Amino acid sequence: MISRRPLMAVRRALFVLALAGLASAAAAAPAAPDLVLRYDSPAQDNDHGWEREALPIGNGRIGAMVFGGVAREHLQFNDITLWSGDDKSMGAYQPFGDVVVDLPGHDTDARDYHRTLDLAHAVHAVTYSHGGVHFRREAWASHPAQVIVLRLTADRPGQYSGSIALSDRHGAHLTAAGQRLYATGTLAGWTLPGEAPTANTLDYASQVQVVNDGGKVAIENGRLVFSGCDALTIIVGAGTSYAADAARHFRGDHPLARVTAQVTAAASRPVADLRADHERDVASLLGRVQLDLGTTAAERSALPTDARLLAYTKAGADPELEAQYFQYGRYLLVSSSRDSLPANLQGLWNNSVTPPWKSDYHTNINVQMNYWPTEVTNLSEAADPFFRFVTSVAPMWRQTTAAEFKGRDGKPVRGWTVRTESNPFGGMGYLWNKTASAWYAQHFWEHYAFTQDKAFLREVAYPMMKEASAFWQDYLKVLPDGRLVAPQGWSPEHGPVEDGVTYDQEIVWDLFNNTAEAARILGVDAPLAARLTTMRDKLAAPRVGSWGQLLEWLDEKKDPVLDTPGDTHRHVSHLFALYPGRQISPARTPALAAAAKRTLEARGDAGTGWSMAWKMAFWARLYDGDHAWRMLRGLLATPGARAREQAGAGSEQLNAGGTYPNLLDAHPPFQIDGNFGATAAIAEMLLQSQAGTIHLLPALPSAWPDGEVTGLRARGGFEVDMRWRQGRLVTAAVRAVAAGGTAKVRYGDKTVALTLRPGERRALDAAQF
Ligand code: FUC
Repeated sequence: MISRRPLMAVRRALFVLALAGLASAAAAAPAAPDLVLRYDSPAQDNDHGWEREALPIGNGRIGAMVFGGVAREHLQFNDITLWSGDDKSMGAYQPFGDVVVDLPGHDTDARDYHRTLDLAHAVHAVTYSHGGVHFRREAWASHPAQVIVLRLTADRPGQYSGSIALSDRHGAHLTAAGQRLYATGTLAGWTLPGEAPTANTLDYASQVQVVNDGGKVAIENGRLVFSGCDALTIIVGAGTSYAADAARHFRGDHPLARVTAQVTAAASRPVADLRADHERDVASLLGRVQLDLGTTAAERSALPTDARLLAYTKAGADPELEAQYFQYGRYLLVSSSRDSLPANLQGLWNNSVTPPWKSDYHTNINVQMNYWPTEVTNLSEAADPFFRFVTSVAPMWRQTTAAEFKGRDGKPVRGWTVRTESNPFGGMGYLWNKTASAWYAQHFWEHYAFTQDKAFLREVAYPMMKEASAFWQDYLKVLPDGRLVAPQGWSPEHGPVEDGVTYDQEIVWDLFNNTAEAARILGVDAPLAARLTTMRDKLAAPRVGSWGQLLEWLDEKKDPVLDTPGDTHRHVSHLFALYPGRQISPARTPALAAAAKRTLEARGDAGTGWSMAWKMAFWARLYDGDHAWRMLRGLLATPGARAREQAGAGSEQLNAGGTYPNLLDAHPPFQIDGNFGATAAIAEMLLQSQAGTIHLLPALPSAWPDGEVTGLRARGGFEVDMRWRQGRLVTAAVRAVAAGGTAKVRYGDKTVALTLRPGERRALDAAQF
């Protein structure tokens, strides 16, 4: 059988040629946006440098922050499953250990220093010269090999003499043998300062092996000491006994044998092969979407990333940096969310035993925002860890929920939900966030909506959605006028706890709406689908308040701050229905969309990192590309500076997020959700598909007059390419990735219907609209 792939490649090549033809007619084609973060100095080797300057690598399970010091390379490494706490106490996500490579003397007379993170290849590199020798160091976290690789080379033989040390953050037993260092330990008995001992018995192991080209290696004082080597390959492995299985108390095999095998296998292979496997793997994911938002002036794009970010903070006008920031979100997602636990508040990077907010799975915006870019930016499989986490921990949440909540009939509710803080063992903290499970259900539904994977819908998504619906069927309260309200809820971190909070109402609406639709698609549970639809329509609906705002609570407050135009709280949770929900839209509910806009104007453009990213997506859904872009400028800016500039002098106290020199999101402190939220929101400015059409360029800002994107995904199982000039669509193409079917493609106010066979790709040009 002839594979479809070569044919598609030919079609794609023809499409590119066609585009090239168009380009010569219009303006010159923009240069490919550069996907390399560049710095002229190492990260400071301290907590400040870790957070703001060091650069992250990761294979979705293990990863490191790389500092890039000349005479001291430091990899602070992690495994996403290393958690303290248990099913009864939160604990916190833990740092694993550190690998330090000392190269004495290299910093004397070092020149031409460069440190880069190449996003397309997922490789960190350091280059410098010293004593007339040119040195190069590369680091990557390999998914195929399940190890981190650090490769050191030089253009003259025998130049490497120094040592390698492995340290552990939880008092592991350290040994050395052959050319390998070993750390093996357990978290049993280990607790956070001031925390009661827990039943956590997580075992863990890490190892470092050096493979030398030339020279020699010996063990001295627990270190690997090398001298006169031409080149070195350092392999780092790590793992824990975590297993995503409540029945086994989340414990699987001891990691020692696995880590040993992984390090041994990697150390026995030519490093070029390890590198080639890694590049192929990364390209197969990150290469699916190409984004070009226009060309940056050469003097600006020549700046190192930190200086470039400062220049952008002052003057904007750097579309290549914006495109790079978009791809960085995709890079971070692939690096922190693959076949293990989902990305936490810091992805998988953490250097503190007491990280901010425990670096946890935070349920009232944060973990959800981490997964906003997955489907639309064509990284659908990156959502698997989130689904596995939810499915595997649900048995614990079921018990806790049944013990806590009674339904209208006085019996324990069916289903489950969670508190605001959660760990991967079922332990939770802080207040209940009752609609969290319903919000999670949206992710399950969206995975189907984008992929059209019916087996996933039937076996994974629908059971989860049905169970979350059961909770709300039991738990909703009937008002005297017949409306249904979520009892005693909290608009996240804002205002009182009371019945019918808009955030809860909208999320339950979304859940019932999607679950009924899922049942219909699967041809099951017709009576349930009918009941959910009836209940959906009885839910107290979003309403407009006295100054045109969308009400955050059931009734307008008489309060000096809440519900006034002066309320600038960072959470705007009652706009859930606008994004990521679909209950409010300019087309179908214009009055509510206008109220959402009024609310957003009042809440203002400042905020923490994730808050600004969410507002960006809201503005995109309101088709206001310029305002969405203004939010991007606030977010992709040195923290505080941009917000102060916008708010005027004397506003130093603004709790404003932004972006650190390493392009990680500042809540502050570092919190990764803003990176992911911004990546999703950029996609939302270019393509939307929540309202039954594939809407091309719905919120294109004037800052991006010329651009091109390939590979974005739309609901219905479609992939979309677009090219635009002077703010207008020039050409587009839609491909039916899986099922095929009819795609209603909208541009401006016109819609064109295309019926596609599975795998078929159809080009469109602007004249068709
Ligand atoms: C929510 C937010 C905070 C922070 C925390 C991790 O509680 O309100 O701003 O992002 O999560």
